[in-house]
Amino acid sequence: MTRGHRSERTASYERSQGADARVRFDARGVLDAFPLISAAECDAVVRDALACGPVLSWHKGLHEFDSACSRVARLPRLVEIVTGLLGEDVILWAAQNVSQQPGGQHRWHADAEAMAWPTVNVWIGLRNVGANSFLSILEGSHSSGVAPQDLDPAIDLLDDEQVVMAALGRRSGVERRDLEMEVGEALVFDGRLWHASRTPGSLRRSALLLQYSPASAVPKILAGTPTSPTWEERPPACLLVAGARSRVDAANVIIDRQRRVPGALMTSTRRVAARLGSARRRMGGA
Ligand SMILES: O=C(O)CCC(=O)C(=O)O
Repeated sequence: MTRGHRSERTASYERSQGADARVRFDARGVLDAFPLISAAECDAVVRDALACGPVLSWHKGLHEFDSACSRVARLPRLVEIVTGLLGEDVILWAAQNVSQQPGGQHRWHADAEAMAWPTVNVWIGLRNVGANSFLSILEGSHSSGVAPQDLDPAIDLLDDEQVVMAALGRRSGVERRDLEMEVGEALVFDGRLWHASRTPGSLRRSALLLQYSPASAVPKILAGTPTSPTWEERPPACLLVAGARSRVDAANVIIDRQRRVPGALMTSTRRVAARLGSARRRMGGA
């Protein structure tokens, strides 16, 4: 991806979308990356994600918290984009801080969940993205009808050329792109799109992955993929980010009250304790 000034990249994103964003998304499986949040907002997301980490109900359950992560997921600009792609009633069923070690590689795959129900992913670079760590995608591969992990096991899913050849055998015109994004930029893509990541640099990378679906879909928690996906019995709690509660599938659990970020709880507990302490002192107590 050509790197450029932030405002140029915003303008290029806006030019490339316009009224036909949905048509282009259906054809390519991805929108151009665009600047969404500031570096300070990225830091707040990392801070809250780390605080919630030890008490997550599952590894993609960050949206259960009233945190910087879910505030980003609800940004009007993002909600406008996802409703444009998924319809007016949209739920967020997964939010995750994806951290990659230096030298790490995430093999080519399509999300098992997105192969089972419509899912739009939003991937936001939080720390040490760009040449240090980047996503690779195969534009157009979302409509190939198969996920790379379900191909002939002889295909090496860490080998770009083998994977591109396999994709081209199923759908003409797929094109590989390595996306060296900047901190705070967002990439919106269909979860069926074949994608991979690489962290060739020496710094640990963080990204926020948000997964949205139409409220009529019934998301599940992936238990594993021994041969084909298996799902947990418990449903993921979902945030209704747009539309009407009455149109949410009855099987979905909608979050009415988000959990507090653990650090925020301590802070407010300390605040209450301090207030009680000063009240006691005013009344002549200890
Ligand atoms: O951020 C990454 O390294 C890849 C994330 C990803 O593709 C996934 O979690 O499905």
